[in-house]
Amino acid sequence: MTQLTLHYFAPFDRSARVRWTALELGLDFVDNRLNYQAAEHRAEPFLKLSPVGFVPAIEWDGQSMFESGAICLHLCETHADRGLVPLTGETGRNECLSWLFHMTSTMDRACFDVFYPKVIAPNEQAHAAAIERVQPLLSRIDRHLLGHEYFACGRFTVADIMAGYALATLRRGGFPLAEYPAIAAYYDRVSTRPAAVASGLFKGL
Ligand SMILES: N[C@@H](CCC(=O)N[C@@H](CS)C(=O)NCC(=O)O)C(=O)O
Repeated sequence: MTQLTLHYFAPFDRSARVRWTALELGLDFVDNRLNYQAAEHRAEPFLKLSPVGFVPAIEWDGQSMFESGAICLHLCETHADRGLVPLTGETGRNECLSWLFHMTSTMDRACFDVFYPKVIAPNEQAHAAAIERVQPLLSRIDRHLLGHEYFACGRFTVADIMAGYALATLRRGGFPLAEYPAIAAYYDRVSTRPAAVASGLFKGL
């Protein structure tokens, strides 16, 4: 794989998952910032890479992918020696994929429901309601993390990048995490990794 191009809008949009993964893997990549206001993501050149018109998308060697979870999984599988995902048949793959998809589906929705009315379209009532919805999810995650340093496999994996992104989104949405001790300790553990810091995702949080 030669140099990747990562198309994004802002350091904290879902492209951050891909940037963090690429940094963990030591991949050669360049960022290409799209102009959201000019709707570059809905224009023809970009729709060839991401037919759904969302960032992130990556391209390399005449190939392309969209959907951040799929991209990260693909990058980790094609650089399996870095140990960020167990391959088919290897111990821990089931739990790793389960958490990866939980973080990019159920948790992603719940966290953006908190972030959006705080940052993008301020609405106190919607923000309070979203916080109430995310709390039971966080309680169960906190319980899981009480007995686990990382989400799966007893080590840092791609599932932790998805989880770290979800927690960063919650923090950015004005949710402090302090009432969940295992999550708060986990957050400190993953957000201070050199690749996490270099990704810019946690800047200002
Ligand atoms: N499930 C997708 C979500 C992608 C997504 O919603 N991207 C947002 C930025 S974080 C976007 O491109 N929004 C464009 C728009 O709303 O027009 C993924 O994880 O890649």
